[in-house]
Amino acid sequence: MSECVTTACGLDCYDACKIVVDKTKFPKLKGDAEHPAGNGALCALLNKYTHEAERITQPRIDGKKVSMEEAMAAVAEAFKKPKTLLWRGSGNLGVMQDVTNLFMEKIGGTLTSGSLCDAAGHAGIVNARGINRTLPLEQIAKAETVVVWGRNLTVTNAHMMPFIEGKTLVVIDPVKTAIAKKADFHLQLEPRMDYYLAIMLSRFVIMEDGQDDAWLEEFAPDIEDFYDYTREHRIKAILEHMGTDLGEMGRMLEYLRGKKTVFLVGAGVQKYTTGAYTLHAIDSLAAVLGLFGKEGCGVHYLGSSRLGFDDPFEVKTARVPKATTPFSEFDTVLVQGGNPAASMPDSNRVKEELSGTGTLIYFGLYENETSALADIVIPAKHFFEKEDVRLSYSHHYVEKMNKVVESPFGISEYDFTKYLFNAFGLTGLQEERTYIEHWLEQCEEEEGCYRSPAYDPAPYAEGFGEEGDDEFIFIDEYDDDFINPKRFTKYRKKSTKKPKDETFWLLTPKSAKSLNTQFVRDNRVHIHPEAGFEEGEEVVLSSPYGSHRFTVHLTEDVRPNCVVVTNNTIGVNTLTPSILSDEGENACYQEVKVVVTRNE
Ligand SMILES: Nc1nc2c(c(=O)[nH]1)N[C@H]1C(S)=C(S)[C@@H](COP(=O)(O)OP(=O)(O)OC[C@H]3O[C@@H](n4cnc5c(=O)[nH]c(N)nc54)[C@H](O)[C@@H]3O)O[C@H]1N2
Ligand SMILES: Nc1nc2c(c(=O)[nH]1)N[C@H]1C(S)=C(S)[C@@H](COP(=O)(O)OP(=O)(O)OC[C@H]3O[C@@H](n4cnc5c(=O)[nH]c(N)nc54)[C@H](O)[C@@H]3O)O[C@H]1N2
Ligand SMILES: [Mo]
Repeated sequence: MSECVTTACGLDCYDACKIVVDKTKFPKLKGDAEHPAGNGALCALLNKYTHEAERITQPRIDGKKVSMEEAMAAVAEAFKKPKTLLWRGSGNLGVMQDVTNLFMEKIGGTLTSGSLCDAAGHAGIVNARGINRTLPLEQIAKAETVVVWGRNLTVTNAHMMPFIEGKTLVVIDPVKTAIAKKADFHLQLEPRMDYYLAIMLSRFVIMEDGQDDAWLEEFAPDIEDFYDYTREHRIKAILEHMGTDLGEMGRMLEYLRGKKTVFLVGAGVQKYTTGAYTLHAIDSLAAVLGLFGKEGCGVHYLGSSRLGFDDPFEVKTARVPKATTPFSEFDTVLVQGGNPAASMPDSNRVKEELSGTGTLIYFGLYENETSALADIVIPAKHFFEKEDVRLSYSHHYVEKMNKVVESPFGISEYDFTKYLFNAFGLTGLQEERTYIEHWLEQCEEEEGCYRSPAYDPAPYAEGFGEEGDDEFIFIDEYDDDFINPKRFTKYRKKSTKKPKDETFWLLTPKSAKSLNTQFVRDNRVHIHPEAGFEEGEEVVLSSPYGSHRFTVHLTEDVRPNCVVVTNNTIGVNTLTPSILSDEGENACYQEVKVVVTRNE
């Protein structure tokens, strides 16, 4: 007899797929073909539940296996120290992950601010629109032109594919990705040039009088100043700098002119100190074209999934930046649902810092670089093994995550928190069910789906800002000190007057076989054949922050001055810098150039 339950995928991805499980057939899973955000297909990463050998089943202290009771008693003891930190990763995006905040607030502990992921772009959007509202999927479906801008759609957001079917497709990416190969036009521009591209396109649109005057007059009256600002940028020099020309700009304009257009902007454009300026410039281009608040138009980026909700786990505590966390300043560090030793930038620094903390507690599902350093290891429950609620940063559907299987090991975040409340004699923690209901009660229910209270069929139709009565703010400054910085000169050949730049841009996007550092890991660097290396040979990549060995994979899909090392690759973040974006306190994984040498 079948016994069907539904849940949602907890993995950190745009799609947040609904899952249907017949409990008697688990781990066999099905998608929900009726669900408005999915098409019934589920990705292969979900099957890793049963194939993953590295699941942690037993707690340990200093490498010795202990009972859960002993391990939790040691955790409680460690939290009695004065300086405590919770560093939460994004291994599971259920809202109940945040319940541990309540304990940290009670004991005066520290949390993190900013992000490893999307906060630079988010800050740019807030500068432009006052608030980051998610463009609903049905507007994307109504577009005529879709511009995929630094998002690896077929890998990281596959369930968007049905929404862009049959549309004119433009892809802006330094890599000829699978989606770029399908595009009507692929602009393979230099990395880190998207700000300039958006400014140049804005200038050209206005030059040929293609701006949306009626909309601008009502919602973005500073357009004249913005046009003047774009004119401060020199056309010829900048096009060259971007690796493009007037011909390609002309093609871009052709696809945008008078078309209902959606920009699907990904994390790729903003892994830099300048990430906020980039999103602000892209938004400014969208405003010139009048793409806000209209059917089939808009800019879709990673949205604020908690927008519009009263969040019971929002707390006031001290914070330290998540991308440059000074772990060693703390007596006790709890790493929950993350693998900072591999996923944060500047792994050498991070590992040293993690080793320098009093007690490092790792609370997760799998063995990884961080669990290897931990003093106390606490196995978590997988999202199939507990109750939760899943929001999405890409659409408005909210899913109740129901437990589909009992697990004999591990502890949920709620029970972990409850244990600590009891151990410290604290009060105020409500029942788990109460929190889950609190999230769901705030949703609207429509055709059997829950929908976020922030849902707006046409965001910004009335205007900008929280109340919708503000104007759009154009970008009017750009501060950048990375191009040709002095700090890379030591990697250039000595004595030549005009040294040849022998550094490569490091592009480090996501991989199809992994979810960040979970599941399959890699050891390859993807390089263009022109760079002079051979398939399968070992090379060392070096940056001012560190160096690591990789195996060459040749591909013509990468620009010759770039290398690609996906973020599931062991050692990639030894190359990346411990710096924060100018705004948003975001990690800047690609603000670095690397030297490639033969491993002799
Ligand atoms: N399979 C899979 N799916 C995932 C994830 C995963 O690990 N695996 N991770 C999830 C998470 S946490 C996130 S945040 C999302 C992110 O997903 P995406 O938004 O797709 O981000 P990335 O994969 O980092 O990079 C996207 C693209 O940006 C391009 N790019 C790099 N630099 C530049 C640049 O300077 N300009 C432009 N125009 N393009 C550039 C890269 O070549 C790449 O194709 O994916 C989620 N989905
Ligand atoms: N070079 C480079 N580095 C990057 C990126 C990049 O593009 N390039 N992307 C960055 C981005 S966008 C992100 S979001 C981060 C992600 O980085 P992290 O947040 O560190 O995510 P993961 O590496 O996937 O590690 C998640 C861990 O969470 C644990 N986990 C899974 N489910 C649960 C659960 O239910 N409970 C608990 N307690 N633990 C659980 C698993 O053990 C897993 O190892 O990486 C960043 N790092
Ligand atoms: Mo992310």
